[in-house]
Amino acid sequence: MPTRALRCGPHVLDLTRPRVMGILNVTPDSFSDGGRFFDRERALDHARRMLADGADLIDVGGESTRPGAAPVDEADELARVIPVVDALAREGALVSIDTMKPAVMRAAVAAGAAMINDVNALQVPGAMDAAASTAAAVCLMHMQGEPRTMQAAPQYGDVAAEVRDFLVGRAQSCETSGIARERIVLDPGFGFGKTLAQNLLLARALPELVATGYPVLAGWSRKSSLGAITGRDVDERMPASVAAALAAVARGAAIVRVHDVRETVDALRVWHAVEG
Ligand code: 7PJ
Repeated sequence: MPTRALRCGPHVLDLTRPRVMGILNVTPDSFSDGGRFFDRERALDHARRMLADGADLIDVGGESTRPGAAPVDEADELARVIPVVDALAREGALVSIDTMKPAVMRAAVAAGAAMINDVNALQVPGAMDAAASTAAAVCLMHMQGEPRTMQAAPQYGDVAAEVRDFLVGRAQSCETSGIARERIVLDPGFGFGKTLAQNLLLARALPELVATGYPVLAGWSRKSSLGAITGRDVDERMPASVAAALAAVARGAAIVRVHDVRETVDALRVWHAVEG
């Protein structure tokens, strides 16, 4: 039986209906926002818009992890994200911090973040301890390789089984380190060291990940695999992204991480109305 609620610091996120995480890139080189929201006030305005449109969480990221992106210095990342996390948390938003760095995790939670979203599944030395020292939820994502090179030649035997086994192993390490099961979310990591065919196999096998009992987050929004299917550039992938989110929810995803909050929320409302 999948977990129906997620403990996120002082909050409890009810997962009896699908939740929407709005993406807030606070980077000058991010994958699809092109730095348009680098300016702090504009970032906050964008977050407020997503909340008004029905986002349940805002995922604040200061380091682009798109294929080929360069790493960001810790001080720069802190300077980008902490004021934004602080302002949104003060306004009552449920804030997630998208980072691989232990120092950023600690500072963001101190500033009010309720979830740590780590595309590296807390594998950087110190990251597990940093997360365990907080009461925040943790999202553990699977990635093969590292962002700079991961799309070169991803290889798997059975992609769904390997991703699931990796994530369950990381979740067990978390629990051993004192991160309660009720705080853990798993994410197959669409596009992180996966070909189009591998992404599709993972999507079809999502129920197997859901069957582990941990809530599952799916982040497929605007990714290149959707471009490969539709032939659309990144700015024209909204309908594809909404369809991908619905496909994930249909297979049991509890949270979808999206750029197009308003459209996704509408689609999920219709979905929910039909499904009952
Ligand atoms: C994901 C993420 C994802 C989680 C990014 C992009 C690239 N975090 N951060 N899952 N993707 N948990 O948004 O295209 O799929 S950055």
